[in-house]
Amino acid sequence: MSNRTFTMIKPDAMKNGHAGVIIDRFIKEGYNIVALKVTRLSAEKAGEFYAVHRERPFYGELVEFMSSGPIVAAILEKDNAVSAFRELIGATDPAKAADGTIRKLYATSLGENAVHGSDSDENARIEGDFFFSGLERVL
Ligand code: YYY
Ligand code: MG
Repeated sequence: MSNRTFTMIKPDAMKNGHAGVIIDRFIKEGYNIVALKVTRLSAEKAGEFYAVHRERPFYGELVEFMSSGPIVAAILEKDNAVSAFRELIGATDPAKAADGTIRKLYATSLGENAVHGSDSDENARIEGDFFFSGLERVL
């Protein structure tokens, strides 16, 4: 089991001024920040990142939303990072997310749900490599 996961703070949370408190929460929950940057996805890159969902009805809106403004991309390290982090962010739909989770506290809607978290160790590695070169995650 790997100890790293990949996350994005999505455009809604950036626009609503929640990036600082969300990063602070990562640290308070014991995650070590291995890599971190502000960036913005083109529609093409957002489509590539979410290619697994390309046949789903929400794909077009998802790509439009994820390329609508700046994001924070980060690689985080902690024991059992992938599943612990999925628990910390809460259910995909913030209306169904547990109290105290990041999506419950800061998400806008099902489609604009504040944060991403990798769903497997393999995807965490693929997604981290999508955003960061080796030199950007030397820690
Ligand atoms: O991994 P997670 O982000 O919790 O959900 P996914 O099922 O991977 O979907 C990716 C992304 O797509 C989700 O964060 C919001 C959006 N989405 C949506 O708009 N409508 C759905 N019914 C399902 C997902
Ligand atoms: Mg997912």
